[in-house]
Amino acid sequence: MIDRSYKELLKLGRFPHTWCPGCGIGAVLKNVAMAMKELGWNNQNTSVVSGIGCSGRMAGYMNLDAVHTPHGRALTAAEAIKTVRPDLNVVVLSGDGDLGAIGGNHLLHTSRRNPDITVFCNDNEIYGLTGGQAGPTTPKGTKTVTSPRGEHYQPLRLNRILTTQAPYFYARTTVYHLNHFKTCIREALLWKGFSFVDIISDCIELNGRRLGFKTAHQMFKWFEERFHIAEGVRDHLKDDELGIAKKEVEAEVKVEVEVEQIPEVQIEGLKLFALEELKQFDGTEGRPIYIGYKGKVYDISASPLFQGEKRMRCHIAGKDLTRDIEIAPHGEELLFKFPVVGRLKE
Ligand SMILES: Cc1ncc(C[n+]2csc(CCOP(=O)(O)OP(=O)(O)O)c2C)c(N)n1
Ligand code: SF4
Repeated sequence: MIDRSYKELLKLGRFPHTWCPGCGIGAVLKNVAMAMKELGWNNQNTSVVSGIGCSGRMAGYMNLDAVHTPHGRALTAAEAIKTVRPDLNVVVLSGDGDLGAIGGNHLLHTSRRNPDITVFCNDNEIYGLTGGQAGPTTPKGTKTVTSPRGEHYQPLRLNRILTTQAPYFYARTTVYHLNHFKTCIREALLWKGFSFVDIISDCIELNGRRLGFKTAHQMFKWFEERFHIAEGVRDHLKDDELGIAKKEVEAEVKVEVEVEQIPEVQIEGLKLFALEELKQFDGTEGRPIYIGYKGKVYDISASPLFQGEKRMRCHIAGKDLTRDIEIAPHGEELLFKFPVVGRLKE
């Protein structure tokens, strides 16, 4: 008998939902709810977040604490929830346009910070809600409202972006490859860290029909032609592969930084300079350039910065620069290369 208890996680009172018949979003919502139910995720321990779009309505149909964020901001809200309530399971349900276009910057940086949240992206390769415009994942050549002669640009390959730097979990599946789809959902929910499931889905009304498909099922068959399941554990997926690419944290490469030793200089017995006296060593008329630093007087005449014409205009010559050098990055390290020629009077 089919276990229908997942329906407890849906707001059935709000049904019928707004999605078109045959739209893949329903399959995403149902299978995510089923996996959550199996794992014991409920309204005591789980929050869901969506952005804007047809896909962005998913969180609102879940019987869980749900946040409907401004367009592109689902990940920022999800990360904030996880930060203040690390005990909660946090799941994002949204679309490829919301996550990859206006929310693309957040996708880059949230994945980089690796919070323990799971993202389900209903990737119908189009902007559905607004009428079928080309989005960032629309394949090159696709005819859409905004590209009647065929989309001109290469699509954004989310797999390539999200698997460049470990740790990562990126799965690609489709709403048609049901068993594979369920495995990806479950593994992503169980992954500790940022996980992203790219679910190739259909927008039959505003994309499929323009492409010549009469039914959603015809579109599903097209997914079967375009993609095949890659077996085994993978680091990366090719653009036509369905599977899970995952990698734990890489061992950190330790970079040995050689620290230059600062030589100990004995200053007892060196000439004592009063500030007035120091002023005379300003580089003009063949005189050397001296500066004071923490009680010592350095001869910086050999500095390439103050040769030729510049020597005459050396604005730091003959001064006690202790305060300036303390706030300047690297100032101290540069100074130790020059000879100490005296002591500064207190
Ligand atoms: C700031 C802002 N810009 C643009 C829009 C218009 N808009 C609403 S949904 C959407 C695209 C959503 O695409 P996707 O995430 O792929 O969702 P789908 O409708 O295809 O499921 C756009 C551009 C908006 N609501 N807010
Ligand atoms: S417009 Fe497209 S994406 Fe939106 S509900 Fe209809 S079929 Fe689904």
